Amino acid sequence: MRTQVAIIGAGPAGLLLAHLLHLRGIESVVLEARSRQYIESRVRAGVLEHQTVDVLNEAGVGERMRREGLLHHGIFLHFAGNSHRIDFADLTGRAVMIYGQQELVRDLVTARLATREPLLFEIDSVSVHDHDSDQPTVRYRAGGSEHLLQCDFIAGCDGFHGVCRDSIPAGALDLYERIYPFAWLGILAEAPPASHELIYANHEDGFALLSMRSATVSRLYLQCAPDENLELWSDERIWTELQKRLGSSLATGPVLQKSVTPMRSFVVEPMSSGRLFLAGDAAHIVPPTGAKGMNQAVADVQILARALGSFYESGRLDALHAYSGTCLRRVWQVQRFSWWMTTLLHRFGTENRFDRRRQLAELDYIVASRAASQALAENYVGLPLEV
Ligand code: FAS
Ligand code: PHB
Repeated sequence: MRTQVAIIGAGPAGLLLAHLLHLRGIESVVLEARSRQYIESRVRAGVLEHQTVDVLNEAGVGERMRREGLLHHGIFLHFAGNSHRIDFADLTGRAVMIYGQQELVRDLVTARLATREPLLFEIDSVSVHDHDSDQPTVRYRAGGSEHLLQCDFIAGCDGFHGVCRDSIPAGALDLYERIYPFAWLGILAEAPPASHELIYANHEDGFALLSMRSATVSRLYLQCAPDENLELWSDERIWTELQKRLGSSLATGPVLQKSVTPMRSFVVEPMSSGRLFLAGDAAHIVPPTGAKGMNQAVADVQILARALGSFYESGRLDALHAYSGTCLRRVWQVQRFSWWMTTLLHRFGTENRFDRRRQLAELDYIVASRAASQALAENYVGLPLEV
C-alpha cells in the first residue's frame, strides 16, 4: 500500500492530523493498535483550550462539542477553607470548553470514516523504517499477515508508550524528565457536579479536583501515592476524602470508573528525525494539573498539518524543518505552567512548615493580585499556537 502520510496512533493527535490533512487534499493512512470501542471509551482529558475549540469548529468537527460541551468562564481555587474564583472572561476575554476526550475521539472517528480514507484498528507489530530517506516505510501486522506501507512522511502520534519515539536512535534525542512523588486517583461518577465550574483544591492532606462531563456525570481526582492500592479505596472512603479536601458537600452517586494516573513531566528534543515527526504524548507528557496534554497535542498537529501542506503545495521543506523548534517553544511554556500548577496545589511530603506557609502565601497572592491571577488565566485558557 502507498500513501502520502502514514499516521501511527488514533488518539486526538493522530485523528485530528488525518482530518486536517484530508481538508488539504493530502492522503493518509491511520494505524491504531486498539479497537474502536476501546479508544472511544478511554476516559482522559476533559478541558479544551479556546484555540482547540476554534480548530475543531473550523475543521467542521465541532457540532456535537457545541451542543453537548460546557463552556466555562472561570475556575475556583480552594485552600485554607475558602474558595476563590479566577474569572477568565474578565481577565482574558476567553473561556474553556468541558468536553470529554473520548467524545472528541468519537467525533473524529466518525469524521474519518465519512471520508472513506483508511483507519485500521487492532493492528500490531508496527515498525517504522528508512525515515532518514525520502521514502520511509511502515511495517505492521493485520488480520494475521504482514503488510508494508510506503509513504513520504510518518507522523508518530502513538502516545508515550508507542514505538515511534523509540525508533529514533537514542543518541539523536535529548530527554528531559521529572517524576512526581504522587499520583491522581480519578473517578467518574453518576452524580450531579457540586459546582458549575472546576474546583482545584490545595488541602493539608493533598490535592483534589472537582471536574465534570455533564450535568449528571462528575469527574473527580484525589492526590494519592504513586503505588496506591485501589482496593483500599471504597466508594464511601473516596467521597469522604473528596468532601473534606474540596470543603463542599458533594452529591454522591455510583462510581462508574476509577483509576490511578502517575504524574510526570517529559519532553524529547528534537520532535522530528528525518521524515518522522512526533506529535502529542509521543513527544511530551505533562502532569494533568494544568489540563494541557491533549491541547498541546492539538497544537502540534496544527503546526504539522500546515508544514506538510506547505510541502505538498510548494515542495518546500523549510516549514517541516522548523516544525520541532516551533512546537518546542510552546511545549516548554506548557511544561512550565503544568509544573507550576502541580507544585502550587500538591503536597510533596518533603516540605517543612516554612514551605507549607510559603505555598499558601503564593495562593493568597494569586487570588489577591490581578496580575498574578491574569497570568494563571492566560495560560489556562490557552497560549497562542506560536509563542
Ligand atoms: P494518546 O495516548 O491519546 O493516543 C495514542 C494512540 O496511539 C492510542 O490510541 C494508542 O492505542 C495508539 N498506539 C500506541 N502504540 C501504538 C502502536 N505501536 N501502533 C499503533 N497504535 C499505537 N490533557 C488535557 O489537555 N486536558 C485534560 O484535562 C487532561 N486530563 C487527563 C487526565 C488523565 C487521567 C490523563 C491520563 C491524561 C489527561 N490529559 C489531559 C492528557 C491526555 O489527554 C493526553 O495528552 C492525550 O491523550 C494525548 O493525545 P495523543 O498524543 O493523541 O496520545
Ligand atoms: C478532567 O476533567 O478530566 C480534568 C480537568 C482538569 C484537569 C485535569 C483533568 O486539570
